[in-house]
Amino acid sequence: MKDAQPKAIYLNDYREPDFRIDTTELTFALEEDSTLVSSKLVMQRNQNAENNAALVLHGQELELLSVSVDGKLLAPEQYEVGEETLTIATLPERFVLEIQNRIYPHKNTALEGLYRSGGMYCTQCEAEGFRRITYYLDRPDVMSVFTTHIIADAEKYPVMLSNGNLIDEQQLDGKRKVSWHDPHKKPAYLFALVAGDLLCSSDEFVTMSGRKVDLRIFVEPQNIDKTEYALDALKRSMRWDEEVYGREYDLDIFMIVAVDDFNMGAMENKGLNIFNSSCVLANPATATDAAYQRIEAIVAHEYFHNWSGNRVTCRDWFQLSLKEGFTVFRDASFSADMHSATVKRIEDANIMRTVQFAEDGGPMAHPVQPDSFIEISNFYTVTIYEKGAEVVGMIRKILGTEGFRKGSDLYFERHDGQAVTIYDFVAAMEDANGVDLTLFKRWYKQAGTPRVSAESVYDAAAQTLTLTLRQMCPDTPGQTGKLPMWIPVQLGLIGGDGQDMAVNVEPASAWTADSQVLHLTEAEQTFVFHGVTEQPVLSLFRDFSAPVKVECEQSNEELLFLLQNDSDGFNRWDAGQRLMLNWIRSAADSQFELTDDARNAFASLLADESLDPAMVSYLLTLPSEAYIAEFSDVVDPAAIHKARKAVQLALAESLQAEFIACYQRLRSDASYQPVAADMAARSLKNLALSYWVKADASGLQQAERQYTAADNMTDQMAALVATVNSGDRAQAQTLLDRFYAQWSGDALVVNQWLSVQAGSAEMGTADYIRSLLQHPAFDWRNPNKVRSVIGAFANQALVHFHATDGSGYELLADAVLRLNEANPQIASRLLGPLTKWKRLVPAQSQLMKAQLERIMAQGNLSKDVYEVVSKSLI
Ligand code: 0A1
Ligand code: ZN
Repeated sequence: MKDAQPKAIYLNDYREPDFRIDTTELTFALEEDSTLVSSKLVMQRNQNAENNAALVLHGQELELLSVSVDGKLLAPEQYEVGEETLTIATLPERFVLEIQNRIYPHKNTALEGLYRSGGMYCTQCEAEGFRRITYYLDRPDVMSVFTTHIIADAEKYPVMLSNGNLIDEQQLDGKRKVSWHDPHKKPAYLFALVAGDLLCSSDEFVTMSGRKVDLRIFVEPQNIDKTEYALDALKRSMRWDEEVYGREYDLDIFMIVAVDDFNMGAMENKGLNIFNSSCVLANPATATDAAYQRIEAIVAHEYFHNWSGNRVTCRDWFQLSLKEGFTVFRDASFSADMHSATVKRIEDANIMRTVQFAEDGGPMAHPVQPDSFIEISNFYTVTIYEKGAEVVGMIRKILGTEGFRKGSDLYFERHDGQAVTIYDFVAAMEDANGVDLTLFKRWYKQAGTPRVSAESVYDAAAQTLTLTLRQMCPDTPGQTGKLPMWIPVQLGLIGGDGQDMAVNVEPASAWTADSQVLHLTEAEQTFVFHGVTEQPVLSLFRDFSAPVKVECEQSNEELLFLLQNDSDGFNRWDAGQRLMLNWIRSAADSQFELTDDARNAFASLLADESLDPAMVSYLLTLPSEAYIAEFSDVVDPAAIHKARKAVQLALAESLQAEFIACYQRLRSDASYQPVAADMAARSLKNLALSYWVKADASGLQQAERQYTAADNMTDQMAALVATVNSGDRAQAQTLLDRFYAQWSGDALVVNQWLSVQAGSAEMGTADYIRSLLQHPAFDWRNPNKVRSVIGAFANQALVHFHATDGSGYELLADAVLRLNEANPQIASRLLGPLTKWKRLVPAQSQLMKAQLERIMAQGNLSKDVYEVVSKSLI
């Protein structure tokens, strides 16, 4: 940290740039220990800029060699080099600025800007990484046409890539020079460069207008057998975006590169996506079904950014959700179309309710369009991404599918080639549909999770049901007295026969029949349903129609009824989760027994072959400890762990025969295929195995048989996880050793091996984690390994992370301090679990706070870590 107190940046201070950069020509000479960067910028003063405004370029950790304007070298007194700026005071209206500087990619451990991963060079420029490459107007509203030349040793770096199309290649004695040109203007955060000894898998795609596009995935040679699935997912994404959004790809080539050292999942650089290798590489032997699905979703996400993000980009970083919320919404719709829409909705709601609601309830709570930040990297959050996507989804619920498509067409047409705001997106939706979304926009500005309570009164004589809905949104840091939001409440009334009843609402204007949505727009509203011939069971917030916490008294009998009968799959699952939560609460003394009705209901789900197995698997999955914590007023991790275990055991024992039968029914000798139906069957089969292992020793033997026979990582890993969680430590160690002996040469598989142990309630104690950190497979410089060990421990092995002696908190704080300087983004992201200290039981809470204070007391905190720790301690 350079300043004692890093300063916040405010949305209200936004000003248009004084200069623009029409073209950017970059030359990279990749030398042994450093890189020489030469840039040539064709610039002009913007019309609105003051005549004498100085040019202030961003730059970080750059060794400046020379600056010239219109071919004339500037003397040092003609410019000023600050800590993070280069200022040139006197400039004409139009000019060509040339800069030479040196950078040191080998020493770059922060993995922002140009850095080395293994033997290759790669870049990460979002959000503000480009300024670590050269001096520039590194802000998304400065868009330029880029040409890039790369000069490097021809043998070490046979592959040299940048954005756009390849325009030239030259042999220069011993070295090679390649040139790329991207005709689409773009902000610097979408710039990318890669150089390495890579192999590539190729394919092609013919766009809807008949243009041929080359598709390439570049990998290190040992991974060439892991590209097929991503290529297939890419082609499906390209077709889907044409069919569902009318969006066509716009260059001759689309490239993906897999790199091992990467802070995030992937990056949508124009025409040259760079992926964390864990989010793109897969083959049946090494990747689980979950990994396949993640790869499909991320490939789609990055591809979809080509329109929602690249062709239309963000004006400033406060608008980040403009591209991220919309693109997550788009990739979620794609995944829903590829697999089961209900299951996808369950998965997304689970993330919202565990991770996003927790963020909303903590010190880093922020609106989907934040007002301020200290370090933008801290704002790549579940609120910006997932809540942002939920907000887009609510717009679609309000406008309907067709209206939404009209809105998105208008948005892309109106703003192609521009850097715009979230409100430009909303305005396109309004204008295309003739609706006023003014009230709805509060979703973007108010942080926090609204609470909606429901009360209903049935009048048998009048055959009416009167439903009163109330909403309130709790205060969050810096925001009090929130106003009511526009909340779409998708609902149904279910009769005694389990069928949906006809719905006839007053006021009729508050009801949209085709989406079955009731519009709650005030703090309290009463709706009357007419023609209700019997007391119905209410099914509220179907399809998770709004990201809110619902308070609606329903008995366990009603919940069981919904679980069995609701026509909305999401609410069947939700009823089951609420029921199980009630069980877990009642099992606080570690004793729990299932009622016959509940047992029979779950037994029939397990036996019902007409149901989607993936759905049944979710219906029988207990809420996670994190989910339970989110629904507790004061969090006591040890009590949650014990109570959940008691319910798990009761389910395992009372449904043992059904789990075994289900397991046997779904076993298959067919060879592995990463297709939806097979994935669904495997998910239920392996869930059944996990319960069987809890119930009886024969389950453990079956797990070993499955482990040994498995020809794919899904079954091998499921057997390993079931064994690790069985509590039989000796058998767990045997399989873990066998696993490592088999897979020690494959880094991505070893990472899974690390996280199984680190995230396990049976193994992951702080002492055990410290021993894993000493293992030769661990490496502090690799973010995936840090996440596999420290991340898995602090987010999954909650009972150990929250150990009563504070050892878990100390371990996490040690890790944060160790990474603070080397990789601030990763250090800051690790901090999440500690920031929730206020919600814990007092003894734990104090211990957590003490660790935050210990971090705060260190000098030299990065902006990233400083922001999270200082806000957490307020
Ligand atoms: N825009 C990318 C993810 C990403 C975000 C931030 C980064 O650095 C701070 C890097 C990548 C995406 O949404 O996929
Ligand atoms: Zn994204």
